[in-house]
Amino acid sequence: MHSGDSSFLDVAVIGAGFGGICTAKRLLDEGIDNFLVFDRSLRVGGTWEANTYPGAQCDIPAALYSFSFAPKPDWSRLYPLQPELFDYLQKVSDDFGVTPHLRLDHEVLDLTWIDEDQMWSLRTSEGEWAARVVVGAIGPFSEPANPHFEGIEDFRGEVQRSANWDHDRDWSGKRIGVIGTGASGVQIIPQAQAAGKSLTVFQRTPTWIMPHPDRPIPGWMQNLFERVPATQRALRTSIDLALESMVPGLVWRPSLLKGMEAVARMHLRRQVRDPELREALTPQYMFGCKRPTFSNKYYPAMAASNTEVVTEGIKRIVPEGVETRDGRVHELDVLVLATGFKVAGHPFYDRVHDSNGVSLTEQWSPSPYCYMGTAANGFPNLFQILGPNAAVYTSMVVVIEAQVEYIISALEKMREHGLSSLEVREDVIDAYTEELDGKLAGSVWNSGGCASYYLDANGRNVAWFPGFFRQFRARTKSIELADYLSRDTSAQPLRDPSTPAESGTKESSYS
Ligand code: N01
Repeated sequence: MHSGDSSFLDVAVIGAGFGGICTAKRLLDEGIDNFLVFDRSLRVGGTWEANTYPGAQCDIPAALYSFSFAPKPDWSRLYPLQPELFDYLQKVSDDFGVTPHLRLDHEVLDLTWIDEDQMWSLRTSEGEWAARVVVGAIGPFSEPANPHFEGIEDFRGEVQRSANWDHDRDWSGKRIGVIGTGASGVQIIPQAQAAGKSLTVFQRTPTWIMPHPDRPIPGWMQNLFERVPATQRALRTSIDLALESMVPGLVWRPSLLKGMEAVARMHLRRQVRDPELREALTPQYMFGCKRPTFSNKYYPAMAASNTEVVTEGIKRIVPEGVETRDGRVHELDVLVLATGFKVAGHPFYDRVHDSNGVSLTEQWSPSPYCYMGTAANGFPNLFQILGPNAAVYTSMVVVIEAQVEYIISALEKMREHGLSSLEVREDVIDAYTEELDGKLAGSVWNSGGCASYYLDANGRNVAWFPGFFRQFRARTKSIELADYLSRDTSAQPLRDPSTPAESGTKESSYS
């Protein structure tokens, strides 16, 4: 452990993406400045630092995919590209005083709760710290799934991964193969088709694609947003309401999504003339079951003369390229893997231990669950951002802000009541999980006839909150102490543990 005061933190934040930066900003607002934000990367940005593949773009308009406390009137496009989002996060970090609290290139290797000291012990690649409270803002899409393809190590060409793009490599004029047609693949494929000599797309399951409403934001509108901020707020609210209007179909009555499906079918019909290709690109599951996406360039790229769409399954990778189950070898110079992320089985959860050495992964066996997507029983003073079942059908940034308010309210209550720890009660989390599972059973994600990363190996939907964002925000507005077990010490909860406590701790519940 580091010697001296600097090794003890009131709060350790893990992750310097939208979640970690928002937490840090709000801690500073509350006068809590004894905290650090650890990230394994060399720069802030999280998802928008790691995903730099050609064409990377957010599929939520920037007016809503940005912090409420940091509006940016001069977004260049309705749907920003990765570099603009990355710059935005760096600027927010600087403007709101977060940057001095960053510890970049610090990978958290182990987190263990020390019950007798009522604090977390953190081991990082650069040293050790202790913290009263930990906020895990690791991001659900921070660990590539990397499915194993037999023979990939013998491939003579270059392998590019969507989540870790190597910009030093040039793919122009090459024979490119892409595995994966989810949101990342849909954005990479048009770029690969335009740059490559040929493109082979290995599609396991097609995605529903909507016409893309993206456009540049003209100068006069940027000026208007600058001079009359209420106009940008009005745009933000209208996007928020448009997304909320999808919730009844997604959660309660999937038949309401038929209209969206019809729009997607029409988009496909307009852009792909060949009936055989059109058939191959038509999903056989309900709209919304897997994440639908937007693109005006994807279908033209799939229908281009230098593209072949291969639906035959992949048998193995051979030195020349990809061999499919029909015995064909598709010769390639570059193989792009856009094969998704470990969402349910994120390896970070193996590194988090309770005071008996039980990991969060073990605690969550067979399926992960979390109260308000934030708190797990058995792990006091650990609050997560975008944990299990925290996805609400809106911008993840507004969900993050709601969760951060919940965490801030927990810290306030700890301070107010002199608590050294809070741990969600098992009966509360069980009832919450049962409620969620019941509501999710009829959702399109569970019943729409697809396999997706929303469902874990046991078929539990570990991704979604079944309701409107407004419902989620109301429930996370403030922590209810009755939902938590607390440890009560006479000492201040957010303090240096080297200060001796005047009396022992006692466990209590506020119910
Ligand atoms: O990952 P995915 P992603 N053999 O899991 C295929 C966010 N995001 O990185 O569908 C062959 O969606 C897999 O096939 P199948 C967004 O939330 C947002 O694209 O499982 N294929 C699928 O086609 C998104 O949902 C943005 O049959 C294999 C693909 O790989 C999330 O990130 C942009 C395979 C994986 O798709 C993840 O998106 C990008 C195998 N062994 C990402 N294994 C925007 O905001 C997997 N596949 C625009």
